[in-house]
Amino acid sequence: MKFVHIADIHFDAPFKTITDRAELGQIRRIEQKEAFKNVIEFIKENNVDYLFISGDLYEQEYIKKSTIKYINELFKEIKDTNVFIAPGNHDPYINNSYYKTFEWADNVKIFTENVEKVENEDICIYGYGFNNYEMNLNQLRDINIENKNKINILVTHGTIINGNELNGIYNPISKNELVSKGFDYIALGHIHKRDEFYPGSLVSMGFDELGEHGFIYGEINEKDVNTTFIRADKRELKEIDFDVSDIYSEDELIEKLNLVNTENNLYKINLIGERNFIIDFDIKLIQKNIIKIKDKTNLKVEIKENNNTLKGIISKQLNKKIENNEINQKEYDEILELIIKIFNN
Ligand SMILES: [Mn+2]
Repeated sequence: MKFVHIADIHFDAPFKTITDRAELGQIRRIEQKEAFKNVIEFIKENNVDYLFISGDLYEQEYIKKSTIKYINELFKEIKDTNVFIAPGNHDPYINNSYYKTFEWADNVKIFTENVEKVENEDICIYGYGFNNYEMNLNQLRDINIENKNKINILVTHGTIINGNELNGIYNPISKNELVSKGFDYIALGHIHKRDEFYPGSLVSMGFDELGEHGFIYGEINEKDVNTTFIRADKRELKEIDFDVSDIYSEDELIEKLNLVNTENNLYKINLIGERNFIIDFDIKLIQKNIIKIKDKTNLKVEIKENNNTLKGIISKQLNKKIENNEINQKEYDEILELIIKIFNN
């Protein structure tokens, strides 16, 4: 049998924190749809039997009905594929959930907090999901594989715990217990970085999720399990340091940032080094693939005036404050920057 395992798609997420650009949230939400469509196309082309969605398919807080319809229409296009969804902490099975209120395609099975078993001649699929934004019910305890000759699969959303204490609010699962059950494949969601049991988020959700994102394709034959990672997100999020020490004006910085080869990826740039100028520009002036800029530089400019002009007096006071540890270097830089701005105007 052939399967595709995805998780943590987070449809309609606002993508606010990853960017300084207002339009990027919408761009990324369109790319979520494209990535999901790539999964559906792959399923069609390869006649995949099962699609496992291990939670956080969408954001309960932000999801639009139009997006649910979009997803469901794509499920209809793969009517011979059985779709299993285990709700996660971002899309829990609560009263006003679309999981409960929407009329989903016939090939879609949505699990609830109670463990359910869906079985045919060869395959047995166990699943359960979140009943709220937090859950710690250890439903795994109640699962006992009855027929080891069948292909046994688990679909759920949760956190793997290596020790014995099952603390936590995101369905903590004991790794020892999980492995000892004897599943042939364990389809989990929650951890956005690809790992044992986890395919990672379908598209990267932030700069703590660097690298390629996509899904797991698997084939199980006579108890032999083969899995491959397939990329679905056409872009990667990347973070680089950019030294400004040899740059002498804001215009020059903008020019150099526009020369960074970003290909089709999305970048966060950390400005580092000693800065000779004031940074105060709109990100719109920079190439589109740079979506966040963090200034980690130190201001190199010093006020050297040592006379009784206003600038000289402020400068003396400021130097005294840093000597007496009344202000730290960061505060010193900020005040200095402000003073330079005032005097330059
Ligand atoms: Mn998630």
